[in-house]
Amino acid sequence: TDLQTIRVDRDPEGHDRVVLVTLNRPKALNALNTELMTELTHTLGELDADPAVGAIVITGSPRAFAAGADIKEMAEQTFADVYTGQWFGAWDTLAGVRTPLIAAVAGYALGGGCELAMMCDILLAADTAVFGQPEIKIGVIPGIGGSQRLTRAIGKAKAMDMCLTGRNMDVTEAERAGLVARIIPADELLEQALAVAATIAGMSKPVTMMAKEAVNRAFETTLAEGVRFERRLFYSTFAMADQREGMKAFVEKRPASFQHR
Ligand code: CO8
Repeated sequence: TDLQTIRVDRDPEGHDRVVLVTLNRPKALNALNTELMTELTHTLGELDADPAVGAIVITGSPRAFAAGADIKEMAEQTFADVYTGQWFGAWDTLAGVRTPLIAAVAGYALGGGCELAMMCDILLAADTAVFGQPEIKIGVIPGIGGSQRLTRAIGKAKAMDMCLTGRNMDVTEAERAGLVARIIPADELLEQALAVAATIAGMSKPVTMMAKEAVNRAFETTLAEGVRFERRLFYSTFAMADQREGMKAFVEKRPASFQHR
């Protein structure tokens, strides 16, 4: 298919089972208009269904991961438009992706850009990254989960500060607060993000999916139920050849070679 607003590279730089998705509306700092949201969610849905894909990296440009939902597109919409049109409904597809997603963020990750990064499983950030939920400054509030995911990621104190004042956080504060997994020098961001993806893509695919599912469960349930859920998944890994191979390889002091299925 002919994509206008994103680029999709399979096996980038020779990394087997990895896909790199690059947001590509540079003139609008990758603002997330309907076309981009549709292309991105549709593409991720397809990649998620592909057993040859072990991990996906989502990145932007050095200047902006994404500067939010497209304000020019939203400006003239009415309540009835956004309500009946179910704006941002397409993002539910993204929340349902079971393949590990890595955000490689450089520059601005504001509004919907910050929300997109937070919907990924591992958030890697260049030392140039800036995060914020500035919606309040344009008379709205976060609309793609920002008030919920930011609060879970960094706690009420900083989430309220950011959502009510619209101020940005630099990458140091974001890492300290728990929003960012690793800070990486900007010129190494992509290389390191692809390496992280390749590491994950080398694991057993169903087991990486289970690990993701188990961690995400922590946000949806009680500790006792979450531990029970984890244990069921742990037992079920013993139903697959990859558990035999992984443990056998350890005993034989060699790298494991997983079947991925
Ligand atoms: N939407 C549309 N266009 C944008 C956006 C955006 N979010 N961000 C930047 N652009 C465009 C600019 O308009 C400009 O275009 P042009 O050259 O045609 O004027 C171009 O990108 C470059 O931007 P700047 O000239 O502003 O670049 P600066 O380096 O001066 O500033 C900033 C960069 C600080 C990132 C600045 O562009 C900015 O503040 N952008 C907006 C950030 C923002 O408020 N994001 C939140 C948007 S709202 C949202 O994401 C969720 C909304 C939920 C609402 C629910 C309603 C249904």
